[in-house]
Amino acid sequence: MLIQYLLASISSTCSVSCANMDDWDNSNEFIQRLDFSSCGEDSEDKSVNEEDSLSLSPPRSSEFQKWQESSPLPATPQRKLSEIFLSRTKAWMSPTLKSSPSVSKSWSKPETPLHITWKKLQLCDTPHTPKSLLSKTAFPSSATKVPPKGFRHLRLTPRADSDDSSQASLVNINPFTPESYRQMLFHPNGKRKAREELNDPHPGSQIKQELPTNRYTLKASNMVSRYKKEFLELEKIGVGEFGSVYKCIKRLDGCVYAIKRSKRPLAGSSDEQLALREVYAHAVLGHHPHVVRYYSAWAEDDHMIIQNEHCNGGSLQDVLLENAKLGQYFPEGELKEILLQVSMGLKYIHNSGLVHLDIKPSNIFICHKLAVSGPTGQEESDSEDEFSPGVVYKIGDLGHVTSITNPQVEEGDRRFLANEILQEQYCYLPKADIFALALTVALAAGAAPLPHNGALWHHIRKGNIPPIPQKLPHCFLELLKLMIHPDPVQRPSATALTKHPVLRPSYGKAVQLQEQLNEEKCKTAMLERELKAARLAQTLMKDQALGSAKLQESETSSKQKSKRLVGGKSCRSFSFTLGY
Ligand code: 809
Repeated sequence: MLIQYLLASISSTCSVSCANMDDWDNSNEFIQRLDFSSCGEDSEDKSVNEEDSLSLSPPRSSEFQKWQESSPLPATPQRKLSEIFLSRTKAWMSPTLKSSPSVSKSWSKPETPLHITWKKLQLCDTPHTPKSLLSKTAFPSSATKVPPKGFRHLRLTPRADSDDSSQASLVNINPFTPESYRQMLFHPNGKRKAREELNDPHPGSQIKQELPTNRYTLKASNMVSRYKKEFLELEKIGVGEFGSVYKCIKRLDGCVYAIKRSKRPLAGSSDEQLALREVYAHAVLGHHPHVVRYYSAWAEDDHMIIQNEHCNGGSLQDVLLENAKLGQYFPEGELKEILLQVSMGLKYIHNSGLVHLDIKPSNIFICHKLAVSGPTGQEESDSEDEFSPGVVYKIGDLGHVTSITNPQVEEGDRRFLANEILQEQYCYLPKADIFALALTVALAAGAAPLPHNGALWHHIRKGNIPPIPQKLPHCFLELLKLMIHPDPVQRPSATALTKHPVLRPSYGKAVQLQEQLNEEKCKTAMLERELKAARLAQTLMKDQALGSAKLQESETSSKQKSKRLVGGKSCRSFSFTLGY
């Protein structure tokens, strides 16, 4: 039963939707009660001083090696189970990629983190029997929360200290959900609120855009670092005012993640709102191939932690810096690819009622799809991936995201800021993302660093693309120019960009072909229906013919019978003659 339960949790961690993942990840207490540290992690964790990991130490290779080399491949049944696990999880580096280049070498060893991970899950090796562990393992507020599928067979013991009624009020209201809009815009009786009511909300009568007063602040929920316990820090990949970003492996699933640890803002401060906004936005957005995927967020000691998808190609800014050193720039084809893919991500964000407001090269992350070697040693790719690009650009850092209809604007980088935002005109917010995207592409095309202010800053806001040191087609330059038009209405929407002939020349043809195909499919379906009807009619006719033949036959025979019984004139004489 325990094994079944562990497999369920493994597969859910690797493949389920974000919401389910959160069910698992947010069961912090549940994870702690499973107590992986009692399965051999403790020594490693204890050796890492809390302060140590906060300092900017590079990954200790010996520690990593130790971690890699422990646990030889166990005999059955564990091995069988690990094989099942392997077959279930094709990608166990970054959850969205086949492998990560920086770690792929070590993965090829027979002692993979998978087995180590599995060893850590060998709860039966500990003095705890599965039974005793399960009785220790309680889901939070199990009285009200139905455990996820696969956990339902467990008998749950409610937490002694849980108080559902008080806990229920301590939940944040995500201002980006349709429900909070509904409450903001309508009275409980369903009537729409008047404009004055919207501008001057009566406290308590509606959800304010500021966070509710009685909310779950970013409080440390436990004393043990979940970060240390659940993740192995590999390297620091970024540092800024916001905090630091680390590349980590999650001990349980062996996948690589990007984890941002930032100083926890003061409860109730605007910084706290900003920090929560990022999490709210991720949670509402769900999954899109061109938006960095979010897995979990939590607070511990003085830190606020967010666990995201790791993009193995760094940021677009990293590549631009490298290009600048080498005197190179992205060629036309790649520039169009960046513009198209980021537009797709923006279309998704905008259609979800949100705007990013900090589009720039350092917030666009790159994922390189890596071909995996098949059993024959040849490179393989999934058939479904055949037409997808080898490089995927993703929008990340949702720290400035706000809602289109009820904006709380925190200005992004001034170099990419549209003039109307500076003027605090927020009627066309999505077009500010389009403006920033055009300048991002101009930089990728080789434009010189953008000004923070001054004459050139204003020149660009008049609709002039900064000089680009390569020959690009006129129509492409015109499109970039339109994207920074001083009038935001004139700028194309993200949706329009995703269909634009400059970026998708065959899009029109594809639409036309698709329409033709649909028409043909309709015709085929109709013909099939007619054919069916004809066949049915044929069968009915056959049946009818058969039926009437039988009827005739039976009528004849019954007539004969009755003639015999009643006796017709001729028959009577006949029967008398012949029969008797
Ligand atoms: O890959 C990343 N995903 C993120 O969300 C993220 C990532 C990176 C990288 C890519 C490394 O190949 C470099 N830096 C500096 C990143 C920052 C983030 C990030 C940004 C995170 Cl984890 C949270 C908020 C904002």
